[in-house]
Amino acid sequence: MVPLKRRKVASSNGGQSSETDPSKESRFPQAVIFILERRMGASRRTFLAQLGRSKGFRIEDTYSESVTYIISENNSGDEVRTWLGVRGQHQSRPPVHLLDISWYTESMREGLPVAILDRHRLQEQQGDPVEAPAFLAASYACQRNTPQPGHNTLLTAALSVLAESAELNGDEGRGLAFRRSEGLLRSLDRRVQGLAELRGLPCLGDHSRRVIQDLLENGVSSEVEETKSSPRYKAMKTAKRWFTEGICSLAQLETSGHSLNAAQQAGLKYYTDLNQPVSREEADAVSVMVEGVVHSVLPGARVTLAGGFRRGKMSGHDVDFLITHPDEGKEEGLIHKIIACLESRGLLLYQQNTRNTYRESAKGAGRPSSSMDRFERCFSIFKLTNDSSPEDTRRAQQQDPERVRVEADQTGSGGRPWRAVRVDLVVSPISQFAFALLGWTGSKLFERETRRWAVRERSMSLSSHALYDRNQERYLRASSEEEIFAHLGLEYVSPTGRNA
Ligand code: 8GT
Ligand code: MN
Repeated sequence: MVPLKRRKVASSNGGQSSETDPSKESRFPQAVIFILERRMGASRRTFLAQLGRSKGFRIEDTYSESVTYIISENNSGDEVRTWLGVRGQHQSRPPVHLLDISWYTESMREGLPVAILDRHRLQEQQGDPVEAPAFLAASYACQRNTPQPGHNTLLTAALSVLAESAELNGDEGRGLAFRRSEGLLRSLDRRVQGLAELRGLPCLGDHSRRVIQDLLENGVSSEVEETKSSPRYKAMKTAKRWFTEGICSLAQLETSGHSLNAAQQAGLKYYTDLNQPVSREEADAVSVMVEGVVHSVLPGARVTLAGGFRRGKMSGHDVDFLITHPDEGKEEGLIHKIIACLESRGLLLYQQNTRNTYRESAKGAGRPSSSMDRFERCFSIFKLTNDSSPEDTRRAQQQDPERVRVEADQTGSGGRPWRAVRVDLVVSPISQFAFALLGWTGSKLFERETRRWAVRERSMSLSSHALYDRNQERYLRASSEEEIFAHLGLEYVSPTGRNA
């Protein structure tokens, strides 16, 4: 090992070099930081130093005895000591800490010098580094427990932006790759500290790893920041919801002379409301309304909240309900009765319903190309009054159902006493209910991965209606989600663990 030419800076003038001018602004005077360029490279060192200064840290360009923190990357403690000529501690000077870059990046993230932990200190022997324990994760999202929001929100939020941007640009493959990375990171049971811990993990492509590295080292990813601030991304994001739900954007409307269908008109009319996330409270209030109506038109029918709210999310873009009745057949035509009742109570601003067109076929429930279900279903927009907390709504309904009637067809914005909320009502026969529940609970990636697992690992096709075993050439029945997981040879994942 050849020691670098030592930089003997300012040892002759008592440690006061120009770089340590005490008049320089520093928010943390006790932390005088020197970043070692060796094995790091000049441009990265410059970047890190600028970042530190912008956050009020005192970063020295040269090493001197006033330095209290030496930051290095991929070097051992004795190498650094040799190169810089750091001797044993003198009582006359403050102790100097030889720290790994991880201490620095964590301090950047926190905006202050973080407490020094053992893992931050430089190892004494190079070549035999103590490796951070690697994470373990199964390849399919349906084999993992993925809570909301997970322990790596900095990383998952960034990957979600890139996924969404790719999806908006019509690049599904790329979008899916970022979604898989995002899902995997959300499933990890602790915070990722360094890229090395992710070695050998499935689902993480080179591009995702690069983004993760940027985020871990610098706290931000320039690619993600650029994407977020691009006008194209912002415009597409707003427009997306209306495209996917058959409602087009304001921008498109202005430039096209097309006439609008009913769903598009409704979407436009309640545009601002529908762009606001639905809160958990609002979802609960809608639940009470739906339960009241369903029970009044078909006693004994069951209403189950599905979608993101069943997964424990605190907000969503709509509220999804599954409705069934324990006696098969009783649910037929139910959607029309529910709609009529909702309308008579003035709770609907818009609705569009579809009949159940699902039939089991001798060839099995294949049709993997069709992701749409064929249940009796109502795509609707509810009118939720401001005072409709779940308790108030329940009380009002018990006293007099007519009292919750509100004046329909008010379209005035701002200051009106209600808001529009997207609600999906899906009616399932009891024999398909477990499949419908699994399908409509999501997340979309979790569902997709469960179906991929079924086909590839079990030669089965799973839909929101049924599970078909291609080897046995028969449908497998299930009356609970647990049974479906068991048929698939998967460990049961509870709804709150399906936030892949
Ligand atoms: P959110 O908070 O944005 O509402 O999130 P979400 O509740 O997870 O998503 P969603 O778009 O409301 O859909 C709920 C779940 O229903 C998703 O996992 C979706 O894949 C599933 N789903 C089906 N069948 C169908 C269908 O025919 N149409 C739609 N839109 N979603 C379906 O299983
Ligand atoms: Mn939903």
